[in-house]
Amino acid sequence: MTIQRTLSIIKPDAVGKNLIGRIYSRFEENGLKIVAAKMKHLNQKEAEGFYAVHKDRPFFAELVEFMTSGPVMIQVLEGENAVAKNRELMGATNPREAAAGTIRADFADSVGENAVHGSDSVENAAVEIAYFFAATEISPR
Ligand code: RTP
Ligand code: MG
Repeated sequence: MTIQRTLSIIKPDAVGKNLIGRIYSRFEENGLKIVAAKMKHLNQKEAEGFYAVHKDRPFFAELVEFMTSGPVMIQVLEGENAVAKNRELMGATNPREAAAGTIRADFADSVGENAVHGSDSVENAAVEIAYFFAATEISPR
């Protein structure tokens, strides 16, 4: 059994649609514990830095504009295989391709405005958690 931590962001579209509680329920009902959380309205520099791996992609400017368009809810999720488990609960990037019952299938509108972010590897999870949280802000195990 591997207990992992992963970074999750509820994006501005879902925060704006009052979906924080319903998305938190998905995490909690599926064995993921919220061990740190903060609401934040990202500025351009913070969004660009967070998504720096995508800086040469054609959708980068649109992505940064969207991620800075309103507050986001940022959390650290902990649980068994948390990285893959969260990606499974999120569903595919494009909500039209997301499996039924996933967060994106149920709550997202488009490939750009797709409700949630989740770290895609254990290595990236560690980097992304450190981007937003000091170690002292996360509940100890
Ligand atoms: P995320 O990083 O937000 O968890 O999403 P992901 O892994 O499923 O997808 P990724 O390829 O990392 O893309 C990051 C975010 O960029 C936006 N995007 N827009 N317009 C487009 O074609 C397009 N493609 C990607 C989405 O918000 C995506 O979640
Ligand atoms: Mg990604």
